[in-house]
Amino acid sequence: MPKVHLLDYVAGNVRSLGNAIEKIGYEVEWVRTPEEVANAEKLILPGVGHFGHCLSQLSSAGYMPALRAHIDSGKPFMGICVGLQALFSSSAEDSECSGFNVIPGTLDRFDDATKAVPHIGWNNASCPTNPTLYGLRPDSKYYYVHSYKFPYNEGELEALGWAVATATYGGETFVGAVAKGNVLATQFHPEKSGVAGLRTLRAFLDGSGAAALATQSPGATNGVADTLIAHEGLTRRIIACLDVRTNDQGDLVVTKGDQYDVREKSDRSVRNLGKPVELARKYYEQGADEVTFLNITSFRDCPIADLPMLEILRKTSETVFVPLTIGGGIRDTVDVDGTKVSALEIATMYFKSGADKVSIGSDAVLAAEEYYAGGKSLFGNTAIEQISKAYGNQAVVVSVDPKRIYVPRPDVTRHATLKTQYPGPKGEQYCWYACTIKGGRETRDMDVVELTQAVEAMGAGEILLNSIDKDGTNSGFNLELITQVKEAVRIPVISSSGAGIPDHFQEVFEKTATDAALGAGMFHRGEYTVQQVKDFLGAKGLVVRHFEG
Ligand code: 1PR
Repeated sequence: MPKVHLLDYVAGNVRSLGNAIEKIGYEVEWVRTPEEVANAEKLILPGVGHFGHCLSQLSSAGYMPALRAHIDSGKPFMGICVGLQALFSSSAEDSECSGFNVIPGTLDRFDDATKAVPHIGWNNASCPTNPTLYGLRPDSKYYYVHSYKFPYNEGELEALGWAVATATYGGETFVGAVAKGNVLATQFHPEKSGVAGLRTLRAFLDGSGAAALATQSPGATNGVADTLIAHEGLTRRIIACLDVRTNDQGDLVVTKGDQYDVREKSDRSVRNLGKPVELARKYYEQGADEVTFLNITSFRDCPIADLPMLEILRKTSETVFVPLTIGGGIRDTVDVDGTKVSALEIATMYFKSGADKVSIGSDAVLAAEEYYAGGKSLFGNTAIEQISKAYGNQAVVVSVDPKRIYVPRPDVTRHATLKTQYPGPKGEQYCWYACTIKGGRETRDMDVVELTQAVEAMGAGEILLNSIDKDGTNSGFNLELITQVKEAVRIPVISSSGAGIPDHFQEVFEKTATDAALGAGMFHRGEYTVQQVKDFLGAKGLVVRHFEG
């Protein structure tokens, strides 16, 4: 098998990149010291998280001269995400740190006044002057997750000989990929961009991308670009969610509750809707933009290192090339032998097994309670802060399990109330949404606005907003709850609970500002496929990504 070298310099999920490379038929060799850079013919610099953190790690470990020498030597080099950002001179994310200055210019942050930041999801990488640059296609979509970007000014980088592919988010057009000579860099994650991303990786690895580029002069156009970019911009993200637990026979199954009750009404056995790895693959092939696994019971009679979810992630990430999120039990804990294990260590095991994001539920509520009790002070010791510091905000999702609490009038509670569209049993017109822990079993004196604002301050990158009242009802998403949370935070919100038909997805995207929508039961029961939902949304004029086989 031909080899490619990957730089292993900061914490991050590089397993999925390794899996994607192996899928294409290359063997990964890790570079773990600056001296080993010289052994590399083809070198990939992955990068997640914070520009300053990555660059300072590279610099303090002594990598900068070796990497610069590799780039200058003309050997193939690819930067991914922060690996692209590192090629620029600097970033507003950390003005103390310098990049490689291979491309002059400074990255800045997306404006969050009118849109959620980070930019998370599937967007274009269109190069008008070279539409097939490194296998890119103007009508394909690629997975991005970042808050900082290099703004695109037409002609600026092209004048320096770079071919540039762009994407646009909320009116801001930025660099999605750049290429020149031996260098390719993508702001998106090719390893998480399905078949479209694998095509770009392959074009880098087999040299065909660089060879094709060499035959084209920068600024020239082959004339097909303008006609092809039909569906520009961020797509409506559809996520398939798998609640996983052991059933009474001890098998790990995908289950699904009605308002969080996962036992059959008839015999109270755990509802079994299929096998986790198989279902994840099926939804990927139907076009799911992400797959989320929630470990809804902790099945903790085994050592943490043997947790069955780790194996599920390992297997899934071998064949599923879209982002994988894992939730459930991410908190400081004690192993079966009495060893203390931090939430960060548990998250690390999940990332190493193929997860791209972890989702924190109960622990986030408890951390938010402490945050308010301490006068909104941050001490850096919560799971959210520690994991987001090590892996970047985009890797930390907070899963919220709210329950409606009715009140006769807003002034009877200190909580953020709203006039509800679901009046209470005594005709109550108002309610607030209380946060729960332990899978809805315990309700806390904290509303969703308090929780989501606290976790945003701690560094969460995304909210997964469930609704216990709506879960499993097939009656549509909880629009009032979603609107309340969207108005409270700037980070993206994934709406969950209640989807029963494709129209519900259209409704949540059109009537709220949600950033993504998640479905579970309707997919597991086979009532609709992800593809049917996407076809429906596409027919209604919403931009969606379709699976490329
Ligand atoms: O508290 O950090 O250990 O995390 C536990 C995680 O498990 C939380 O994310 C919590 O939401 C989840 N969870 C716990 N118990 C249940 C349960 O169902 N008994 N599932 C549970 C949450 C909700 C969604 C569901 C949507 C869409 N399930 O996962 O997929 O409601 O369903 P639908 O489309 O069929 O309506 P921690």
